[in-house]
Amino acid sequence: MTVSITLVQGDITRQRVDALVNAANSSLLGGGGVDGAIHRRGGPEILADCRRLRASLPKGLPTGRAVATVAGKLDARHVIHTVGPVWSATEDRSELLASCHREALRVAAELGARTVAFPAISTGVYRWPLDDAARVAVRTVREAADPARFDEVRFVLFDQAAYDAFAKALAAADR
Ligand code: AR6
Repeated sequence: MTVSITLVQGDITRQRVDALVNAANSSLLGGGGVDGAIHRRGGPEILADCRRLRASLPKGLPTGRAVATVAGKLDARHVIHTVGPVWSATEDRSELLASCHREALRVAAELGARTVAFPAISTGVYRWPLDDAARVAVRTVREAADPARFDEVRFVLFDQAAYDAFAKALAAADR
């Protein structure tokens, strides 16, 4: 048995789930893309919680790790912040991208979150090619998410190109 993986095209801040994952940066203090959208819609409570976490992470959150905060005004109980790797054409950083998914799921399971929404981590500002990011994300979630602990892992893809890349990766993984 593998976990139920669903795909939707849309805005991750509009999802109703137990936990949604933020493609953050090491500072945890906000940014553009998904990160900006989550803080805008979720309100200042999320940033306040991030600041509290930073007190015990003086150098910030390392790439590939994940931590949870409150979800403020979002329709979720938790935001799980993870830091994706910046794409490199000369160095294979896919283990770090896999680690983001694994660590976010580990934190979600600890919190008892049974429905989790992921964005396409690293595929925006961090420039990871969509097809490859989708392959790593889908494969890692299938391997790491215990179906007894999760009802649904949902990838929320902002545009058609991202949706198509994830649909292709999911179809390939199901074969
Ligand atoms: N809902 C779902 N997906 C979105 C949304 C949204 N509201 N907005 C953008 N995307 P990015 P990264 C897609 O740049 O590449 C931030 O400044 C977007 O089209 O958010 O991991 C952080 O603070 C793309 O496919 O994350 C970091 O500094 C995907 O989400 C840095 O960007 C990820 O794009 C992280 O870069």
